[in-house]
Amino acid sequence: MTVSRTFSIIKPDATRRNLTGAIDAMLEEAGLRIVAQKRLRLTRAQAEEFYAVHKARPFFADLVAFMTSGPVVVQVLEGEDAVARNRAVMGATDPAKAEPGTIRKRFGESIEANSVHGSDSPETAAAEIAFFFTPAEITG
Ligand code: FUP
Repeated sequence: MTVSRTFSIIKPDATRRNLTGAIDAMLEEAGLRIVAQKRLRLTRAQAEEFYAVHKARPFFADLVAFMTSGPVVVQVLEGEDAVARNRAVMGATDPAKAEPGTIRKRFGESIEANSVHGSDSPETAAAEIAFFFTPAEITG
């Protein structure tokens, strides 16, 4: 059994609807442990840097505006095969295409306001965790 970590964001559409507990319950039921967590409002600079890989995409400006439109909860999740496990419970990027029982199917409003972010690889997870947390802030 290999325990690993991934990075998660509960997005502004979900904090606005008071869904942080419901979403975290689904993550925990999926076998993930929240080993670091904080609620904050992303600055424009932070959102632009976090989503820099999407800079050239047509949706970039809207995505940055959305991600800075309200509070988010950033968190580190730990579990067996954490990246894949989190992606599975999140569901597809577009909530309309997400599988039943997933977070995005249940709560997502649109492809942009899709309630959660999750790292897409272990390498990305390490970089995204370091973007928001120091090692001392993470404890299993
Ligand atoms: P995901 O890894 O499932 O979050 O999806 P992507 O990395 O492809 O996209 C990152 C974020 O960009 C999505 F969560 C929402 C936003 N996005 C849009 O707003 N419009 C699109 O057409 C695609 C993505």
